[in-house]
Amino acid sequence: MNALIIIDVQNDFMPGGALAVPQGDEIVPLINDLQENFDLVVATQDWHPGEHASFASSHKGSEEFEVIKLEGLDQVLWPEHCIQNTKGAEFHPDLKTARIEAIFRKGTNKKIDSYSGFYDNAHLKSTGLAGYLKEKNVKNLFFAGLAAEYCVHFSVIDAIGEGFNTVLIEDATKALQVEDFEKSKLEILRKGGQIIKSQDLKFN
Ligand code: VGL
Ligand code: ZN
Repeated sequence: MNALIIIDVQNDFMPGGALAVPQGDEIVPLINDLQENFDLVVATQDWHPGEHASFASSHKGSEEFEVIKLEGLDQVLWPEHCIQNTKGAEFHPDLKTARIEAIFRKGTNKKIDSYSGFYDNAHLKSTGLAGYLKEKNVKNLFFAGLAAEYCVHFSVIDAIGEGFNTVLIEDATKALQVEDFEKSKLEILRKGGQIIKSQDLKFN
């Protein structure tokens, strides 16, 4: 079984959004086309309560994009984004959702950030995604979505750690910073993940 995991294709990560990923909207048509090739399609949503600890606005005197220590972990302080039940947290309006069988939400604990779709950043709590996929006998995971070096990266790394055959579709993601994506790809390859282009996807 092959699954496509669509990470955080939400309005706030699109140009004009609160935490815009450059050209983030350009991957939406490709992600729509890719979906039909998979046995299972799952999506994640960044889904923060107001006053989330990852927001600069939650830390007096701090600035956006500053890095602080939060519970012993490095934490980038973000603009307020993907607040539960707001427009910014909704999927991009063009994303096809008919084949998305389940949506896993993350970042709901006010005290800790959660880049990965599998665990929060301290690996304290699982979202249930790994168990869900294993129960469905999925062996091969293909990743697409935003942002490449944050939520896609940490989801890919956790997927490898969970023992899935893990593939990043590199033209189906966009990064906040292109140089950081280059580092991300090296780490993915070093840890045993694969990186392909959508045109090289081969299906029986
Ligand atoms: C993300 C920063 C903060 C992401 C989520 O989806 O990559 N990045 N929250
Ligand atoms: Zn977030």
